[in-house]
Amino acid sequence: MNAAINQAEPLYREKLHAAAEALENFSGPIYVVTHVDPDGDAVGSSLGLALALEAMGKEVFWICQPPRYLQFLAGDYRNSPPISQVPEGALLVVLDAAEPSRVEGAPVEGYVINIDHHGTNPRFGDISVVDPSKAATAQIVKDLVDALGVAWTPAIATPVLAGMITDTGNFAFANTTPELLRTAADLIAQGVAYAELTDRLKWRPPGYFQLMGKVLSTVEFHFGGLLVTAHLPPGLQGENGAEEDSDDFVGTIRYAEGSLVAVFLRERGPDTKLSIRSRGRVSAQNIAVKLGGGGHVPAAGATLRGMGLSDAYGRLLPVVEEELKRAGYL
Ligand SMILES: [Mn+2]
Repeated sequence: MNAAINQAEPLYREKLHAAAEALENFSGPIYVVTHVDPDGDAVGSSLGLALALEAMGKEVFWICQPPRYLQFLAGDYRNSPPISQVPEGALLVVLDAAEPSRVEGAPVEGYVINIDHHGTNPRFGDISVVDPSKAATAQIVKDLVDALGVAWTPAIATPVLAGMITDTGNFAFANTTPELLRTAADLIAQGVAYAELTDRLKWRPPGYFQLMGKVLSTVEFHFGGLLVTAHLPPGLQGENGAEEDSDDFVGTIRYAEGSLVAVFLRERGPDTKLSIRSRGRVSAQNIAVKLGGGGHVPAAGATLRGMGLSDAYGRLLPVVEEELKRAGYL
């Protein structure tokens, strides 16, 4: 891992204005896409930008299928079906996607603007505005919409704020900077129904809570409690939204006292997906990268191809052990 790319991006303002200028001057269709398994930041940043571009009179296609618990953000705004080819003369804006292979809904081709905050982003595209010092891609979208000169409305501000809320764990994680809070305050001042939004973001269907019981019964502690794991019990992944609903269980087990790493595993087809969280000197990103994935230092993920749960545990444990040793905890 190149340490330099985790530092604040130079030329952020220049790149931001280059992106704003390109969007402003563009008169053809604009396709707005984000990453697979879109989270709050993916949905919020892409939706917020799509609505802002539409307010400018642009022809916009927002290609994103939000998970159930985020569908309320779109309100009446319609998403567009995925495309297998970007039409000639169209522009593709990619948001919150750490790499081109993570993009869902359209191939990364033609004229591409890449807006993201993952340090591991290879800066693909014709214009890339990537700033790992930002807590959320939505924070960059806030700056971009300001640069575009679009008048803020509650409709545009709400999804952008939602992206910032979800990527900071309700303004709780270490990425919650004074700058981010000021940006959030600016958005709330645009008339966002804030308490309603934070409440709504926490809603889950009744089945979620039953599923949580089953997942919590799989909790295990390793390395004297430094690692806590849990998984979606096999056979449940096909069940009525279970996989989608299990998205934030890692956010529950990560609070096991004494743990420095939390990993939630779930099978998907022949693969196993891992959500990884860390604290202290331990890097979830290091663990994810060794397993072929990526993400941020405290929150990352990986997919172990062709591995069921038991193989995935077997692959994961030595990698976590190695990271705990590197960080001086073992
Ligand atoms: Mn994000």
